[in-house]
Amino acid sequence: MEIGKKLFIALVVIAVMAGAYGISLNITHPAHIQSSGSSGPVAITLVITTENYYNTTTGQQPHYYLLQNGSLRSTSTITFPDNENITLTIICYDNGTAYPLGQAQNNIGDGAGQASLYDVNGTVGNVVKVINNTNVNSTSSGISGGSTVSSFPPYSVAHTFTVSGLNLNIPIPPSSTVVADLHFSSSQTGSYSWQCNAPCGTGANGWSGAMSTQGWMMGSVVVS
Ligand SMILES: [Cu+2]
Repeated sequence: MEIGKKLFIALVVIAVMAGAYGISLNITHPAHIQSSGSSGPVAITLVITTENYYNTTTGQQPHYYLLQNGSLRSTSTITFPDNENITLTIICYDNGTAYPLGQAQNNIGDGAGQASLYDVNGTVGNVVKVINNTNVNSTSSGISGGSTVSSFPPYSVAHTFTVSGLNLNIPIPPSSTVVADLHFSSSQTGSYSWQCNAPCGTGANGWSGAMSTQGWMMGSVVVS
């Protein structure tokens, strides 16, 4: 009886300790995952496609999309977090420039108060990485894949991603992937307009159609 009681108590103690060990494993395991590394930059990906149906008179137009969870979503409003390192990747499937070589240069760069359509502005270091220039038939010079650049040659871009209110200008060459590091301070929170400043739409100056339509070649940027 006495031995049986002791054995019973010993078994209870072992059972409680085993249980506590199991609980402590359950508690420490997720805690270990949480502390196993700092989070990297916030990744935001934009995709420019062509041949998007606009309407019967205009036909097809180029279009900026937000790539999110494997789907192409509207760029009417693009949100950038403040006080975070952001990696903005812009994948451009458009293989043409907005203005072909030889066309009136004085039409370019006077659109939205930008110093130049072709200069990188407002990114970390005022540079972008062109990690993939797949436009093998390009007649433009000075752009190659895998390079970090602060400006592009005149007439060499298909589109831009420009937020004048943030002094941000990212030129996008044809058939390319451009990566920009961004960082906005808390003093930059607010709502801004984004616009492609390479006249890629319709009309005499190329500023109609996609260029003047929310979520196509213009929209809002919210830093919050
Ligand atoms: Cu454009």
